[in-house]
Amino acid sequence: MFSKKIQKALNDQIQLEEQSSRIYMAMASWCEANGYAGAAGFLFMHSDEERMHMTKLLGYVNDKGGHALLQALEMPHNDFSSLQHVFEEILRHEELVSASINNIYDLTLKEKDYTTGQFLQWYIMEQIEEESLFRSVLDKFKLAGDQKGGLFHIDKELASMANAPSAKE
Ligand code: OFO
Repeated sequence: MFSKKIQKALNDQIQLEEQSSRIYMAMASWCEANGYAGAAGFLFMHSDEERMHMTKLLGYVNDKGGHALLQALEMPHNDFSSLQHVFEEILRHEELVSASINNIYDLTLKEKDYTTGQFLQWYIMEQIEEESLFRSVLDKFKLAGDQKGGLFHIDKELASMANAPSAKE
């Protein structure tokens, strides 16, 4: 049973994933404009991933006989005080996305929509991975402290993470 309530929640999640893609695109652009080419590449890739999260949801809603709708998006932040600030904002945003996915999962249990619950398992696992990834990037900032060259190394590492085969899955 694909209820209107679930359909509305999934459409709102489509909006959130599209917004996430936009947020990371704006961050990637800030990184590129500020000389952090590695972080820019990593975030452009991440922006593409969020778009994939959106289209996967869109396909599911339509396959279930619903109608996936695109909604208005907010203007993303275009300015950041530092590279660390960018990654702090990302983790905060991903925690919000995780809470949203968990709320929809909760709704599927209440509505006895086990198919959608099963579909959402992929997103639940993805959020665990993403939060852990961004926490590990923030740990690198803590380790680097005020060390000279610390940011350069973090940027280089982000570049290699963007180029890793697993990052392109
Ligand atoms: Fe970052 O996982 Fe979708 O939003």
